[in-house]
Amino acid sequence: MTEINYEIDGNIGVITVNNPPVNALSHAVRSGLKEAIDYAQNDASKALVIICEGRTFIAGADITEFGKPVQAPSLYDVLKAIENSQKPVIAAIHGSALGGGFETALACHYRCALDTAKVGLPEVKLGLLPGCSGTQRVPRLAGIKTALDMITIGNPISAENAKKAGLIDFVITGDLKKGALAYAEELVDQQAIPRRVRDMKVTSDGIEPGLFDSYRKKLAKKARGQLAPQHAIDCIEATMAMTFDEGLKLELDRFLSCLNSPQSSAMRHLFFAEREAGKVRDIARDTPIRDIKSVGIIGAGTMGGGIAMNFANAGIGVTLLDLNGEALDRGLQVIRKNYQISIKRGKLNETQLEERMSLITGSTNYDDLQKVDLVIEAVFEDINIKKSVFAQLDQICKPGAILATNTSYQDVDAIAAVTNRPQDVIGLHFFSPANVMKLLEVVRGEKTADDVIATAMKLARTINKVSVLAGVCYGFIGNRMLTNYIREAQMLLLEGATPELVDSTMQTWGMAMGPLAMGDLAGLDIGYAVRKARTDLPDDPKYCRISDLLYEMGRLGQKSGAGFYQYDAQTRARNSDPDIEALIKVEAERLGVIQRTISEEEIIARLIYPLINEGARILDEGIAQRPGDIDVVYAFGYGFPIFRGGPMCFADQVGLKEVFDTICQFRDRDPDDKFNGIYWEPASLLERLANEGKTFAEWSKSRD
Ligand code: 3H9
Repeated sequence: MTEINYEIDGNIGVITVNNPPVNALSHAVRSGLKEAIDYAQNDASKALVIICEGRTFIAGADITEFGKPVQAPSLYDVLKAIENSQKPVIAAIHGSALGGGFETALACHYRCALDTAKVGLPEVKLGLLPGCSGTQRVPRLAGIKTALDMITIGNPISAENAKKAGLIDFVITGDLKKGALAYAEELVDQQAIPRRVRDMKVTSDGIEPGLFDSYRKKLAKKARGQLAPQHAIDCIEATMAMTFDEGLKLELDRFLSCLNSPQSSAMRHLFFAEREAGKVRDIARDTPIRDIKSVGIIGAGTMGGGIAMNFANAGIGVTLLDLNGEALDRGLQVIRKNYQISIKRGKLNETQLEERMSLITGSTNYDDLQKVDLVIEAVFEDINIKKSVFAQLDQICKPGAILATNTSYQDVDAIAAVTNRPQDVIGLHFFSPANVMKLLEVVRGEKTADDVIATAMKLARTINKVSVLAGVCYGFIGNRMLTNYIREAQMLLLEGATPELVDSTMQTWGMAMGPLAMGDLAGLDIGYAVRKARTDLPDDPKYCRISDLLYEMGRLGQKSGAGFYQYDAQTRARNSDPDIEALIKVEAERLGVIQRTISEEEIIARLIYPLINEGARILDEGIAQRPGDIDVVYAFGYGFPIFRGGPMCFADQVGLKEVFDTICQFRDRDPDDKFNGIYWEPASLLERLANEGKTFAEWSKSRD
């Protein structure tokens, strides 16, 4: 079997897994492992080592097999064979031992790992919990508290920390195979016996009363709406009262219930969508890319500073340019302050701070951008200012430099057209705060060269962003979809919902923030300016009327202490404002809108279905490559709940016919309101797929 190789080296039987790219536990790997373990019971070996080829130890179950019937042997059968081996079995870990991969290591009798390796149980990130003994073995080896932290959050830990926790026995520096063989020979010399984790006792030492409930409460907030972390806590708690086999049964039961849930299906969809989004359909994967060793950023405001930090964090030198020397100094100070916050949170040390700051050089002179490989413009959102910046860059920058705009809305082609090198111009739309948000919309202009796009997609990975390709249109993918979402939120107010009801309904549904609280956070002046600059919208007197009123009253949101809500000056705590509720009533009356009681179900449909509808148009026009790309934009850039998989995945789960019919009902509910008909016109792709009984995912697959 090619996935598994078995050979004897001295006293040691070496089982090597070779299943690129991440040695996932496919059927072939499971069968090969079991065969090798069974075979080795009767040969001359005295101990067995399980080691992997390639970039990592086994990174988990093969996620692509989930949802299909399990082919024997199951992972449970394989781990049982390993644990029952009469000869000691040693896992030799490099890269990442994750999920079922780490569970395989835990079923071994001893574990060694390279000092650079990581181990973890990230199943909750896929809406799952460890399904093959992870919740039962980690508490036995490392205690309840470590198990709760590792399993309910899902972040991997370093080999060193795993050793401290008792999950790894021996850390190796240098050559893993050499080190693992030497360790195994040593165990043979010591006549070490198979040490089975299932036989270990879970200690209740140091477990304060209420620990499990405090995790339940914490996770109900931190992983709001997610079922898997709560199931994981139950399974870990069960180790204190149940036998190993009883615990395994409970774990499998909960694992299967998660696996078959829409939540896990949505989160697995996002896992693959995130990886697929980085691939550009019509550009060859081996397209040569341009070398980016230095970057210029224009504008030292919040956005420019945040963007600069991304590059400094990745070890790439930045020239941060602002023509206003004071603004530049302020910008550099804000960057330093942000790094200091990271130090306070234990994520950075002083040396790293100084290293990163030394990579950022301030400048007030465009000539300092002559030699940079990439320039990102992050100036005020005004097409004329942007055009003049690009005209200057065209004069100054070296041939082959990539010229990028961080615009959120403007026409990248019009900006490119002021240069003599539109092939080198691209949009790189970062999201605020740019040093935190994972999303990067890469905007392809009509003339952008393929290698410029390929370079941008690769660069996104280097600076730890998730990239999604978008075509040129107003607002690209994310902000374009937001137009009708925001409109509906304000229509709901006129029709009788309070800001509190709209926001709390959406937050309970899973959004990181409700739309009105989001407006207050972003600043109501920003939205106002954007709306005033738009000439393409119908002249609807109801459109964002409440926002406009608030702006005109000087209520700009959090920054002025009041917007849709009132904010406490010290704590920034949000409070409902009865004056605003009264104001909305008066305005509704003036506009002839009859107020009524609005259900939560209606609020959700009124807000999420416009996203789906516009998403369908974006797909049809080729602005986004795939429905999954839109989902990635919303999950990583707009606080859409990951357990709902993004708007297009959610639509598939609801059923496109249902979405289409509801949109038609909203369109037709007030024949006198012509704007209703315009905003709720169903997208033709949605209508087509609804009639054909298809999903967006099926439509996308048929185009591969
Ligand atoms: C589990 O184990 C359940 C068990 O408890 C119980 C079972 C009964 N399967 O991320 P990359 C693909 S649940 C299939 O770009 P990196 C990925 O799609 C699992 N495919 O690489 C991509 O494909 P492509 C628990 C997988 O170096 C390629 O590999 N484990 C899997 O940046 C490269 O991936 C996890 O959740 C998989 N398990 O990062 C770990 N994993 O090239 C999930 C990856 O076609 N994996 N692929 O786009 C990871 O976190 C990262 O992939 C890893 C490598 C850190 C390993």
